[in-house]
Amino acid sequence: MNKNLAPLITWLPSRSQVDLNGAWRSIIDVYDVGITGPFGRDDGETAGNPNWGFAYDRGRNSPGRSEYDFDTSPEIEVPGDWNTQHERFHFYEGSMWFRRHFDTPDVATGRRLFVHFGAVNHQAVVFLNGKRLAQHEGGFGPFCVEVTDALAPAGANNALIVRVNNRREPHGIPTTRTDWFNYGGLTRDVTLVDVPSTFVRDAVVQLVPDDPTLIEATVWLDGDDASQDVEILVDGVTIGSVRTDADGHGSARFAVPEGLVLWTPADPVLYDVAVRSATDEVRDRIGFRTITTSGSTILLNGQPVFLAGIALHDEAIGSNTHRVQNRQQALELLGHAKDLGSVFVRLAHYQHNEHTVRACDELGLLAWCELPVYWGIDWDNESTLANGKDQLTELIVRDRNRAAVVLWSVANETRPVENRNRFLRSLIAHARTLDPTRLISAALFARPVDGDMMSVFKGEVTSDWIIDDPLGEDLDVLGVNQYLGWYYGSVESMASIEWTTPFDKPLIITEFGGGARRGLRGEVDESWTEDMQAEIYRHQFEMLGRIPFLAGTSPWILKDFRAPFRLLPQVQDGYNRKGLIDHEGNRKLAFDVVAEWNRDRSGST
Ligand code: GCB
Repeated sequence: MNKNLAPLITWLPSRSQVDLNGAWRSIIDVYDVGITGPFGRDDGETAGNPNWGFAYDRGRNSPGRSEYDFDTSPEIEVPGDWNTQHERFHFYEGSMWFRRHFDTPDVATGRRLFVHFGAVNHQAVVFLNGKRLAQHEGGFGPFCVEVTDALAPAGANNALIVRVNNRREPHGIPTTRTDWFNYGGLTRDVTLVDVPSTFVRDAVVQLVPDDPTLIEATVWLDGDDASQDVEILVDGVTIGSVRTDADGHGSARFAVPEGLVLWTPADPVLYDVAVRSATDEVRDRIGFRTITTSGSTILLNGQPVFLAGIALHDEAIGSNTHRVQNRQQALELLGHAKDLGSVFVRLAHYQHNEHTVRACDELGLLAWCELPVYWGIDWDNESTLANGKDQLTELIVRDRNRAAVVLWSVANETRPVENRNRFLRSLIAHARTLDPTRLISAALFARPVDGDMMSVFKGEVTSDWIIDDPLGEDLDVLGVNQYLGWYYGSVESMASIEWTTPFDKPLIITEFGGGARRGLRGEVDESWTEDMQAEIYRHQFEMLGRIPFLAGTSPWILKDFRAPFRLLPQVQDGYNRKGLIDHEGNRKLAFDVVAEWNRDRSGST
């Protein structure tokens, strides 16, 4: 559960920040005694048992007899996970304590300071100078903790301690089983953000979807001086101003500046946008475009667009792969997506690094952004739903100025039962409130017309397929994952399969493909060969090309990724091998098959 968090601060690149990345000390806490002590006497809310709590003064009651020592404990680089930095932590799931020192910056009186965490997987409890400040749940979303009153005086040293726990829980989002690696730690940037006493906490500057001659600006000021006139500038020219109310909130519409060029994948134009209040100014690079649908067509700036692309995990290329940690790793990954002729990326299955989403803006890649509501979520649990909404808020608030982002996805492969519908409808409604300008989707199951989804695992699939999950009614765009030719159905069966749906909506086939070990060659009917994988794609594209309401494709997946239950020796070795490139970036045969489809369909070169 989240506690004592500050509302999220956005427009980070233009703010004054102190980098808190680098080497942090770490203490493994397998039995979770760091807060409670070995007798478990503390409820975790009070100052703790100072003899034992890793967060508090070492050996305060029994000097010299402390049984832990941050100063001599292993270092872990932040951003980063513990699993790939120390062999002995590879499969560790549980609590790990982190500590870093920093000096209080010498800032003007009245300024406020916040620690911004890009992501901590999965739970974080934050302490500063022996005081427990806040708690966050959710492994992929950003969060902020105000530290203004907890800091040492200017120039003096502070101890920032975070207890991270990546234990998988049945009521969590995601829950206990996923097909990806559970990297634990402070996996994204940590910074100390310094702002004026009243500051621009967030602002959204976007085209109005049903009237693109207008720009709408919405502003949230934070602080005592909340009611102000806030100027909005595009390329240094004021386009209008927003009057904020006593809560610091305001919104207004202005005519778009003359000659504004709309953002497209072919020409991803970004403008310098500034939000200037009497007390603060933030700037960012923002693109302007609309995204809408008409029947089964997706329209970008009113023009039909086919979302030809690829799905990817937030995992960097390399022999010892880990989560994407910086802009360079994001650009390397997305470079392969561009080489594949993509105009679209499905950023699966959770909130990706902000560096990745910003890179999509620059590279002209339309993006599907997703929540880790994956497989068997605890649908009836109200606190799970509350956490889902919090994670959705973090995702949308962080990324709703990115022109690249066109779709929010609320779930992946969930069975169509009533308690699921209630849960997901609540998330959909929440997404529409936070961002009425983008499309909502989910990756659903389809089924053969004569059976349910699970029936396909029992035998040969010959009948046609239908997309009739009741959630389709609530979505703007249908997403469907299917593995014909791999998990079920022969490759040949695809030649006679037709797809139908009662919904008059665009369809993106959000997953399809098969596994191949790079370098393994053979006949097209030999499992795990590159040749078989390429053959599956050939048949898939022949079938998909016949779907009249198809509006996009994101094959599974760009790169082989770590997955603990993919064990087949000499073939998988702990990786899901459905990548078009292996984890070191080497292409498989299927890469060119997908590239040809993407170029044909998107008109990219
Ligand atoms: C799926 C899941 C994805 C898996 C993939 C697979 O349907 O959505 O997370 O990795 O299948 O490879 O089985």
